[in-house]
Amino acid sequence: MSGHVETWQLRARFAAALSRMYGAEVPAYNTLVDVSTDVNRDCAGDQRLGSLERVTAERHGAIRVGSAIELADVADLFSAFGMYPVGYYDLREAASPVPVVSTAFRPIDAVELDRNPFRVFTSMLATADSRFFHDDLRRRVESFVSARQLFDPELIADARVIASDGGCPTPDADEFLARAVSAFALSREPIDAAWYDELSRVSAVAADIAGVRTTHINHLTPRVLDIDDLYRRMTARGITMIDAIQGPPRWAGPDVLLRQTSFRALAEPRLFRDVDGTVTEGSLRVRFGEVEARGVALTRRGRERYDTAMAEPDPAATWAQHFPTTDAEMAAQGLAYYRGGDPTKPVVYEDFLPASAAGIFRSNLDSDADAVDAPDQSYYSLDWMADAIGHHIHDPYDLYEKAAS
Ligand code: OOG
Ligand code: NI
Repeated sequence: MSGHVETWQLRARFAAALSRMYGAEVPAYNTLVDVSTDVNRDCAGDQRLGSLERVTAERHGAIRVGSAIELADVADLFSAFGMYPVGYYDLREAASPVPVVSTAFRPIDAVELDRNPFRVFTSMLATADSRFFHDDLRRRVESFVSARQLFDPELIADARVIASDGGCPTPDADEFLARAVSAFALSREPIDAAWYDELSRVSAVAADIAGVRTTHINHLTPRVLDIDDLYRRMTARGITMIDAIQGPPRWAGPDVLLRQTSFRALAEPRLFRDVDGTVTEGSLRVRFGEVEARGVALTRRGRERYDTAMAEPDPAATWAQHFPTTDAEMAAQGLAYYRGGDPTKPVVYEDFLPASAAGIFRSNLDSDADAVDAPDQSYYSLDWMADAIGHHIHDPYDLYEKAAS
């Protein structure tokens, strides 16, 4: 018997291999990981939200695809790593809209999250939304996307088998992982300059997704226990962070949900092919560094409070009017999830925030087209997405209920 590698071990190895690849591609990511590791080591804070070891090993990734067929492949591929779609995010509805609809692939039960919580925020270009894409552009984007192949069908077929077997024979693991990781590497293939430029003028997101024949990791995000400290240390190193930390403000009470910040990566060298076939070296600046701090998961009731608190003109100044200062009060008022109702055992928020996600997308783009002000006549919804990818999309509240019980 040569043994068997379980899905969670494949997930941990997949996350680690992506991290090595992304570090080689975007050196600023390695700096961010180093500073994050220092912050966590120096952080005196308690580790109720996760052990130092788990927090320091933890990452989320972000990828972007161009169609429901591509998203379905992603869903099948990630199922081999025990990562399932959770939540539906419609970033077209954000204060600063982005023409994508998204979900997050992640482990869904407590044991699996403890083993390795790797998650990937995955966005699909919303070409059917005529507020962003007029008919002619939509047709050309869709035909470009349907003519490319992001994932080798054999890789996806193998992933399905691994998912249903709960792992793979040890001798097969390395090769499967190598093929999966390379599907997310930055391509060296020359980019059609005219097509990329045309799309860029309409939407930087559309160009990043549909201007090339491959997909790539957009960012990998380490987790820190103290994001304000991280922000100061990165700034002190001369790295220009975006203006703000997205999500809830820093305050003396319990940390809720998710706080994130990012910086723009340097321009990366890429090859371009012009109309007469000449290949030249140029550069693109689409990838970035992001870091996050996670707090307790809110109940629906807590989330309503959160949305109200965030809608204040200066949320930091008025936060205490909306949230109690202790976990015991949070638990007593049914605002957040705690294991067995015990306020010393917070259930960590494992998901994303649409406003922050749209803010992160936007803040790292030079420009993007504004949507036409008209009603949404496209068909996107959670049910549509679940149907299109052939996977149930889990409701995050159901998962937190279960984790708390
Ligand atoms: C995804 C942006 C969302 C987050 O952490 O909220 C995200 C993207 O830029 O593709 O990763
Ligand atoms: Ni992110």
